Amino acid sequence: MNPVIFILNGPNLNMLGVREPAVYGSTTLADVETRARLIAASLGLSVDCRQSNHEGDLVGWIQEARTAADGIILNAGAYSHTSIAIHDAILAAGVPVIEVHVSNIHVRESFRHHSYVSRVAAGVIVGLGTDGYEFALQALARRVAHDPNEPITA
Ligand code: CA2
Repeated sequence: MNPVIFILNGPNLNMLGVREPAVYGSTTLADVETRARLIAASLGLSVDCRQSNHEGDLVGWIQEARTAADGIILNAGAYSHTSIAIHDAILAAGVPVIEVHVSNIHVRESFRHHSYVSRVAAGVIVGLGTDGYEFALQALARRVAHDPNEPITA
């Protein structure tokens, strides 16, 4: 069976491509997920895509990944900047997490510059638009195929 990657998106990411195209582009979350399924298949991975506007859903899914997934791609949206609960869930999950942000959070408002997720992520991809999800899949494909302690490099 193919390794399973959870692709988890947090609050407001269901609005991708619908509003604020100048910041987030015109690709919808449905487009992102369709493309992720195609790319995952070509990399020998299976993906399970979920989105929620609720912090507890994200915490529960990260906990679930401990036994049901081999890695997580996580865009926790604004909870990245606020949620110690998500930070703690990632620590307990024991599977590599690649953090993705569509926009470059470091050139935006100062409250977006810090992420609790980054401290416990295996890697972070910011500012590359929705392509970031694809790059994260490539990184996880390499990671699950090799030594799990090997650093993820380009
Ligand atoms: O750049 C990212 O991927 C973010 O995680 C997106 C979050 C934001 O809170 C983070 O700071 C950075 C917001 C999700 C998208 O929100 C939208 C709101 C209205 C219209 C379109 C998207």
